[in-house]
Amino acid sequence: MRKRVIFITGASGEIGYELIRNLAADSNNHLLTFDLHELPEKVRPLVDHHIVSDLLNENELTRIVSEYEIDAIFHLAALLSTRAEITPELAHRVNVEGTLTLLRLAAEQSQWRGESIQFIFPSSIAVYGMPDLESKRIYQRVREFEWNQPRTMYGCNKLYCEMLGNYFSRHYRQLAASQPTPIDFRGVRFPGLVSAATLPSGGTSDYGPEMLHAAARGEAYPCFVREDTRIPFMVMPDAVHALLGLAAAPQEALSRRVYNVTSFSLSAEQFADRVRRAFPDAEITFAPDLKRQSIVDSWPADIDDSAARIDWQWQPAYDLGRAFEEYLAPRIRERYR
Ligand code: AKB
Repeated sequence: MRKRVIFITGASGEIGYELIRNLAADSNNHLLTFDLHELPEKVRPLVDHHIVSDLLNENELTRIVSEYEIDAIFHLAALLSTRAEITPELAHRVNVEGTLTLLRLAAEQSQWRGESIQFIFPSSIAVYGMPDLESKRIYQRVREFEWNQPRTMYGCNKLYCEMLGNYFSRHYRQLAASQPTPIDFRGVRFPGLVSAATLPSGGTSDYGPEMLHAAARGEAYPCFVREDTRIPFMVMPDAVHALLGLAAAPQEALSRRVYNVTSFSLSAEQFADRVRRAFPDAEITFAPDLKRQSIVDSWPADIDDSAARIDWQWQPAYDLGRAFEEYLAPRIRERYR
């Protein structure tokens, strides 16, 4: 008999770190993790088995299916927006072809078991493309179906993979003689994420967490966006809370497959003010990188998450004040003590 597991790709990343800690709290969860890198030391004991491999290694994925029965997939592996602009073809291979390989694996598992396995997918505000700053100022809180014209390879990848997930959940092999058991694809569009435990890499919303961690280390930080740059953010515990909350929702409650979720929206200067409250000696300057600036300017100032709040009672636990005062500041001080 194959061991039943929850399969987490990109498990060595920021979301993976928090997700593993949450899922492992339930001893009934057996975690199979997968990443190009070893797991961070602190979470290694929490998983049943970790595979260091490449998402494009289909032989490895075939071997996994022969050894494990997958109950759910949390597909976190991706090249984020800045890194994807440096290597766009690699980003497309990992972000799209890697996701397609996993969707096919999920479809085979669902067919084999005769029941839909869940495929939980973190998408991003990068799927939005505000055409100019005036539009960004006028259309403040963007709904899921608005402005879906991404200007980055990463945003294009995430939007297309959302569509692939919908296809595999509703139309896969629609001309076949008998309809295969579909997968249960569900996604959330995350804003910029800020973790006290880990540092991001390769993102364009990274200026927030980078600024905070630099202040905690006593290092000067030249912020790569303008002071007035505004996008939504969320702390990592709420990001995992959203993934697990969506996964737990009854399918009949869902009016869509992909939802906006957010917690608070603020400018880079307001973010810096919050950092200075926690670290008064913080040396934060603003030196915009015009190319990265134009990416963040194309992202909405805020997103409307009312569909998630209505369909599956999404509610962030951390608003702006609580995020900094009760999570980020105390936990980051502890991390760098
Ligand atoms: C990035 O900056 O690329 C990500 C994102 C906003 O999805 N953090």
